[in-house]
Amino acid sequence: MSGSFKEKAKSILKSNDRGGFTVPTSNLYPYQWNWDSAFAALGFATFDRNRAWCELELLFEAQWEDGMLPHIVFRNDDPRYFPGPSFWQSGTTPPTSGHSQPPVTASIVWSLVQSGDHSDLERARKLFPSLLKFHNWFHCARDPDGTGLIGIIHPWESGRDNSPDWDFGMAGIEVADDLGDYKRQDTNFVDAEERPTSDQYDRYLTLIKFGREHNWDQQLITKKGPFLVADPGINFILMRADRDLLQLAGRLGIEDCKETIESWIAKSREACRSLWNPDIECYAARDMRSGQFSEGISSAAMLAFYADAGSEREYEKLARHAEEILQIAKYAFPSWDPRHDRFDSRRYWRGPTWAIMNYMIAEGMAEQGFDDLAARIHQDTLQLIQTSGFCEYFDPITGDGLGGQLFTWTAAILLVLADSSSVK
Ligand code: 9WN
Repeated sequence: MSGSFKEKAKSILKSNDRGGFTVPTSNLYPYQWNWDSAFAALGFATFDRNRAWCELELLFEAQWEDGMLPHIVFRNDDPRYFPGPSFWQSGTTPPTSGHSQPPVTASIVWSLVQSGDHSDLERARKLFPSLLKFHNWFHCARDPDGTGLIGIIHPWESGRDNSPDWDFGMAGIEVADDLGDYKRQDTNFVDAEERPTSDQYDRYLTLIKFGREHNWDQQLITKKGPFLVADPGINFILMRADRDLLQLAGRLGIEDCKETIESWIAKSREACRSLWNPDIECYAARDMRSGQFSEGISSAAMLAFYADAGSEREYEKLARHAEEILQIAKYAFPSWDPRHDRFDSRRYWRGPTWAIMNYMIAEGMAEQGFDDLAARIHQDTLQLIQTSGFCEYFDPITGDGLGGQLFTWTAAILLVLADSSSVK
């Protein structure tokens, strides 16, 4: 790759800019995605603070009345992506999808405030009520019985769409018989071997159809919908984001929400104990209706460090798993355990390495004192990007770049890591 890596990364962010918000990559994902935009803001913040805040502010313009921050914002109708606004039928302005995505926004706002100045603090102050409302939505709509454990109603809500973590839950969905002759668009741009299967798409669409037919009544969908799984990823990311929101409130001098946020954190920490699968001695996804555990080690389990969710014994155990996995996977951190029979090194979230997951995992490991592992993950991330380009994800065994190219969040993570290393 010619030119400096940092310059290339900046040019990717700029070329994916659609006027105040970025698309994850052109063609494959021509809309604004929730957690992609948050990571884009982190990348923009390394060279254009105002643009970073615009990204977040525009995302929150699409927040629903009830506080939900949708996973896709459709500002136009683009035939390159399916399912688009006419399939979701959110009934909102702008049209959006009907569920959320991992709530990394508060953590990213907190990081912008920590590295910024007075003007960052003021932009954060304006966003704070929307962030609080968003977290409240997760704790209420996705945990209607107040157990402390958050459930996801669609694999897309986890951001880890076809992870083996959802195989049991997905198998329990009865595919709707009137989906019609829909045409997927994703395989026009990416090799079908690197994407979810057609059977998985039938189930994704069945879940959307259920939401649409119930007017996107979030409580009802959580309680009665065809899919409800507790994802360690979402639970750990939310726990971390609650902690960061609390710190932000403190910095802003906002007192009246302190008790509420503290009680969310305490409850989540307690509830997450039920995600420790004793058979594999690791955190794992769990079907909330049957109680059935997923039986493999995912990269999301490694976010326990980032959440500050575990005990010392659990961290040691997770670190041992990580070391064993990294003896097999040359490029950290595979989304699924390479020793497991469902591992597929090229298929999306069933094996490949993702830069954003690496960023959060390494951050958490460093905070908990596992510096060598954190350093290895950082190095591998940089090496993957430098060798294979700014791809959506990477084969953890060969290092091949996979999925969409010139990818926003991969560029953003390169910029963040470059600031703490010798990358030019
Ligand atoms: C569905 C945009 C998004 C990411 C997700 C990733 C993928 C979408 C898709 O792309 O999902 O939301 O159509 O495959 O799994 O994490 O936010 O980059």
